[in-house]
Amino acid sequence: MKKILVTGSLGQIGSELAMKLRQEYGSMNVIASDIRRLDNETVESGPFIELDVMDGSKLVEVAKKYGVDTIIHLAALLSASAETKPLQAWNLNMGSLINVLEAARELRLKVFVPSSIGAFGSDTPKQQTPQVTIQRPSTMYGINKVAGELLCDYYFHKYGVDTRGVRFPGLVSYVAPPGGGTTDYAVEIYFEATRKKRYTCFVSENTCLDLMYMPDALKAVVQLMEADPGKLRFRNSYNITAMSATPEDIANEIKKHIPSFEIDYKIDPVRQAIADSWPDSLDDSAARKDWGFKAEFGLEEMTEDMLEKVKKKRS
Ligand code: AKB
Repeated sequence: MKKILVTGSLGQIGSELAMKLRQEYGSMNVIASDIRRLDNETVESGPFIELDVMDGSKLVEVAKKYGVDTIIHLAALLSASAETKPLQAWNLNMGSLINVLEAARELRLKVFVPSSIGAFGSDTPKQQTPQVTIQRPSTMYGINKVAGELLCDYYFHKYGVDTRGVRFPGLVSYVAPPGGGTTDYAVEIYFEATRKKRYTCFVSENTCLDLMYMPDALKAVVQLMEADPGKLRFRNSYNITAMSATPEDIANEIKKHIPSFEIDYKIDPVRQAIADSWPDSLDDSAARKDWGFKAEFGLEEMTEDMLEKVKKKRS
């Protein structure tokens, strides 16, 4: 990767990934883009373009102008938002992806496309979900992710586009808030713990999902994009995980640092149903074998770091 265009660069992943890529590849070599402009570090620390990825010709124009060789495509509507606006989700999630893949085909670019634990459904084995398994999600977001994975495979086999992706678990970070996801509780809990010492969670105490701390997610993207293409057996997306935890597990870990922390539950039926249809734990052995993925942060390490960073951010 020498010149990288990041779409959705002001979102939860994008704002941190763009900064990491700028550190690794040089500020001028990472073109951050988003549909809106904000006054923040991502916009100010290097080139930034206001870009609506639904506009395919503008995307190609920008990629040509900057001599881009890689697109990291992060613009998307997440699971809970997609369930309330399914048509908008289909149009944005699929329309933007096909534009990115077409630009990659035309200009011979490398592409990173995130998939998610949302690409699985209730028929999928819940424990140690294999890399290759049943994928019949019941959500619009999941349908988009499965279709997206298949499209990446298609563009790789039919046109030789260098497509790469991971199935992200719920990501936990302190820099930019997630928006419209089912796993947003795993971020909110840390902010509320430091602010009010209590949190009302919208999924039940025993909802078990894969989670990952953002530094591991960022490292995974760079590692996968730098991996030897000959070693990549899967061009749709790789399972990756760092921990498998319930809200109760997170709360217990937080209590070790904030003993007076309390959690209670007020279930949101939409997000609970989505979470219930997702796996409890993924098997990421293919990612480990093919490109050396290994998460560093478990629940204990993540909680310690999150609480410290969130407190620092507030002071
Ligand atoms: C969401 O909850 O929608 C995302 C995801 C797991 O893909 N965080």
